[in-house]
Parts: sequence; C-alpha cells; structure tokens
Amino acid sequence: MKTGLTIAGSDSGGGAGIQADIKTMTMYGVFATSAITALTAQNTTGVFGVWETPPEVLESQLDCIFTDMRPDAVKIGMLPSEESIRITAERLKRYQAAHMVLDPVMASTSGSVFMKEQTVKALKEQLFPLAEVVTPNLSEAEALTGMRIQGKGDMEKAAGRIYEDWHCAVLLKGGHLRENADDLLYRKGRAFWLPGRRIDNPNTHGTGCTLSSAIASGLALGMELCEAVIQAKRYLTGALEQRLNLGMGNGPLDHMYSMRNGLWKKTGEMGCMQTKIETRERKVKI
Ligand code: PXL
Repeated sequence: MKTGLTIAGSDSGGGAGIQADIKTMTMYGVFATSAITALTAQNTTGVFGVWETPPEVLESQLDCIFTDMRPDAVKIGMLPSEESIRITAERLKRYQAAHMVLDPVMASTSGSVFMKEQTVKALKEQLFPLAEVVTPNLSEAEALTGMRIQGKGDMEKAAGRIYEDWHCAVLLKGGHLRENADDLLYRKGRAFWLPGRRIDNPNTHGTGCTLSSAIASGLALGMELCEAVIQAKRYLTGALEQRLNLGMGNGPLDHMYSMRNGLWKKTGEMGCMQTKIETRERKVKI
C-alpha cells in the first residue's frame, strides 16, 4: 500500500487540516500518517483557539514516521511559526522526502489569521524550494508576491513570479475570481488552465486542505503532477456536489461520497456489513 504524510494542524470540527487530509488520503486508498503542527478548537462557525505543538514534539513525530516508513508523498499545511517551518524543512531535507505538496495556509475561511507576515518569508525561503507544487489561493498569492491579482493575466504573472523565485510548480486556485473558477497550473515557464465548474454550495470549509492532500495522494499513487491535479479537482468537485450541510456555519465537505457511490454501492448498501458470519449450532450433551 502506498503511504502519505500530512504535516498540518488539527481541526476539532473535522472539516479541515489533519482530519480532512486523512479522510482524503483514505478515500484514495493511501495509508495516511500525520505530524500535527498545532491543535485548534473550532467548528463550522469559527476558530476559537490555536495551540502550537511544542517544537520537540513536532520533531519527534517526524523522526518516528521517517525512520520507520518512507512516505510516498507529503502534504504540508498549517505551519504556525518560524520554528515549525525550520524543523519541517530540516527534517524533510534530512530524510530526502519525496513529492511534497505545500498548501501555504495563512488564514481560515472564517478569517482567523494562522500565519504572521515574517513567517510567510520563512515559508517561502525554506519550504518552497523543496516543494513539487505549492497551492495558494488568490489572497495567499497576493501575500506571497505583493501583487494585486484581479484577472487571469495577473494570475499568470503571479504564478510565474513564484515559479521564477523558488522553482516549484504553482497551482493558483481561482475559486474566488469573479469571471469563473478556473485554476492555473504553472510549471517550467508554461501555464495550463484547468477549467473549473462553480458549484452552488456555501459549505466550503476545508477545500484547500482536501485539494492539496488529494494531489499528494495522486502523486503517492504514481500519477504525474498534471494528472494528479486534474484527478484532485474531480474528487473535490464530487465532494462539494453532495451538498452536505453540517453545523451552523461554513460546513465541511462530504469526503466519503466516493465510498458510498463507488464500491459499496456495487455490493449493496454498506457492503462490508453484508458479509455473512457463519454460525454453527451443535447439540451439547450434558
Ligand atoms: O483551510 C485552512 C486550514 C488549515 N488547517 C487547519 C484549519 C484550516 C481552516 O480552518 O483549521 C487546521
């Protein structure tokens, strides 16, 4: 079985961060391991607290994983401090980690800030050069480049600048663009536009985490980057289309739709529960 690692924060609400990553990798059939960078107390209405993992605990989690298994791909999400960035970069280099997908998480969808400005600089300098692909949304790309991004031309310029500076491919998510929801994959000086269908669903909590861990899962399974991105967009679109509506605020996606609509549907509802357990009766003489 292929293995994945997520280095990210925990979302007690289960929709984003580590929890979204593990669900996504599992749905891809990839065995998920995790190094937790922070604990958050949150639900669909907002983030109520963030507690950074002590540095020695983050180090120890990464050592335990890499000295035992070799993850086939790594997803990197919330890194709340320069110290957590330094440790992550050092360990990923030391263990020569493969296929790194970096989601530069700076804030939650509800607006809570997860990363200070000087931390963004450390993230770029230390982790972007290691990444196979970085996956900013429009506001993250603005913070990364200092540019104002208003249309497709600006998206190409911003992605190009990130690529020129750090030599990682860039998936710039256009989800919040007014014209359409097209994403841009920029690599080696070439721009690939990936058409996006806007789905009428206000519950979008954890979309960035889900997309990046789906890309990492595809890479773990041996897909080429462009194929992994296309497949990940399909998975995310399917999870949004279910229109799950949990909680009172910005709710999570339905990560498990592929399980219900796929294999389990073919074998009848809850396929595994239909497995007969043979019981034999025997007369016992007393
Ligand atoms: O979607 C960004 C994100 C990443 N990681 C954690 C989060 C969130 C958003 O809420 O909670 C742990």
